Amino acid sequence: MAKPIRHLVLVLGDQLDAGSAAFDGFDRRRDAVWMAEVFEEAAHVWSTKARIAMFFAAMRHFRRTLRDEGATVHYHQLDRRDHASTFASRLEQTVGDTRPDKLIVVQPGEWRVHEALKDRAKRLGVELVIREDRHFICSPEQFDDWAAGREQLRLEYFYREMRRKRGVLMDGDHPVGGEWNYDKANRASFTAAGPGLVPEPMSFNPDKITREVIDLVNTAFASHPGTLDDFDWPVTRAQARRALSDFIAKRLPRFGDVQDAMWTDRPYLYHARLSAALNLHLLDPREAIDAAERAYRDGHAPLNAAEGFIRQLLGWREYVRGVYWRYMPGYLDRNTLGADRDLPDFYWTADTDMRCLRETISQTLRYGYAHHIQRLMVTGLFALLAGVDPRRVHRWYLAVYVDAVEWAELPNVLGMSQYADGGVMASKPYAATGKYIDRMSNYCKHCRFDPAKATGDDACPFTTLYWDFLQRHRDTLAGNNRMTMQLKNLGRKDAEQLRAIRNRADHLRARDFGV
Ligand code: FAD
Ligand code: DLZ
Ligand code: SF4
Repeated sequence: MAKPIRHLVLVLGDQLDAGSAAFDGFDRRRDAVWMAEVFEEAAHVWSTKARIAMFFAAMRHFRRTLRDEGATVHYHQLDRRDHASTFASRLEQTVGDTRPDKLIVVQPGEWRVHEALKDRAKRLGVELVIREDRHFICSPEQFDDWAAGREQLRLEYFYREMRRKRGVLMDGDHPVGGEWNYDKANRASFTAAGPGLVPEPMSFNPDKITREVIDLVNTAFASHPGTLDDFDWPVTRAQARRALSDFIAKRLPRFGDVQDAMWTDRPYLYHARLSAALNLHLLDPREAIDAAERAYRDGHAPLNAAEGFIRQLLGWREYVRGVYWRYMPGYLDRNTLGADRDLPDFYWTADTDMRCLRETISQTLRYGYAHHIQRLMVTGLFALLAGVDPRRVHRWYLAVYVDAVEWAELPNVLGMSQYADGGVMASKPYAATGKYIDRMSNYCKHCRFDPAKATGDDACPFTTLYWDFLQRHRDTLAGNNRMTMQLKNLGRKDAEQLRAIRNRADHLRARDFGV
């Protein structure tokens, strides 16, 4: 049996940062690292091949970095016949072999994992030290201090405080340019001519390590959704830094104007495509924020672009993590609107005539990516209007995206897109008709449905279900003054129109939205 070690440092798949608190005081002679590819993490939600490959490829590259630096790494590589391994089982194995005095880990990104590690350490009789995750700019405690006593946790106020405290885009005590938020300058769509030439994001050809992972995932997870033919994500810190520089140089300048726009066959447009690198901690959010501010101050990017990008990172990203830790574990079970339907099958196949959904879902299965408005106002909006059980919606989102980690995914899905938390995240449901999608994309031009119609064979299902949603939840939403206008418009419809909408919605439901 090997000599016992002092500390076993646990590095989870979304903690790939050699500068993290887990390595504080790391002594190569007495300590070792533990990493594990485990079946359960890929299968507890039916993860896409792209999501699994992203984590495994980045983990294996990080193992190489650590070994190059002289660290001992106990790495459990997934065997293709493995259908059962869990963090607990793998940890038990390594603890048995190495008999450490202590286990050290940075705060896991998911409540379930946090509990599983605590529980297993207790059973093994070894102390588990959980250290702060310094990747984030705002700790859960700082978020709680900000949230305490507030009736509503509005992003805008959190974001302003973060800007002030961190001195980001500030001129003394004032926001640069005089306004905190240039959201109104972030909503342009493309003309009928389309986006034209957009600089493509950097593509990283799979190297030998990644190709081995791709083979493994294609075999061990053959039945999982999606494909890996296009897998080209940054999987190392060096690649992530190149992807950031490339985004700042080539796409940030127009990021602001067309942040919300969508177009067929153009998944990335001006978006950064950095969320997976950030969430696996290959990239520090401060690096991205500083680079965007520098681009503005150097005159390379306009303010609405730099501010828009910084708002996503310093605002939304930190805010959703704060919400997650403040409200977990109960947050998972929230369902304010009492939605209870199954997720339609086409979420796993993209097999639907609704062009916006077909585009968004097929691109999701192919690349493990869709941008924010596709997630919020196409797949999210449809599930909201259709009345899908928010927990089922959550399990889909956690499974399909390469950047899906629960602290980021759950508040965005359950709170922002499904309004299941009753208004913690959003002041009203993000409910809209197909006309919104028509305004922001070219999807409707290629669709057999008409976004302006709520009834009839060619009625857009979004539009039908929008009016039906308002009817079904009229009483709950009546107390919300931000819904006044929408409910007033509902009130303008006569009984005959309302009945026809209900009938059409019933027809869609009876077919499980299979149009
Ligand atoms: P860009 O649009 O270029 O934005 C830049 C960066 O800002 C992103 O890389 C990301 O780190 C951050 N960011 C932007 N918006 C958000 C947000 N709302 N919350 C947190 N960070 C944000 N993001 C995830 O990282 N993981 C998820 O699992 C996830 N699930 C989502 C589910 C729904 C229903 C919605 C509406 C949004 C979700 N988001 C999630 C947020 C957002 O859609 C993605 O971060 C973004 O699309 C990633 O692409 P990008 O890197 O090109 O981002
Ligand atoms: C998402 C994911 C996947 C697919 N696989 C692994 C894995 O094999 N090993 C691992 O350490 N982490 C994985 N993850 C991430 C976890 O599900 C989870 O999000 C993090 O451990 C939380 O910190
Ligand atoms: Fe989507 Fe409706 Fe537009 Fe078709 S008409 S693309 S279903 S919004």
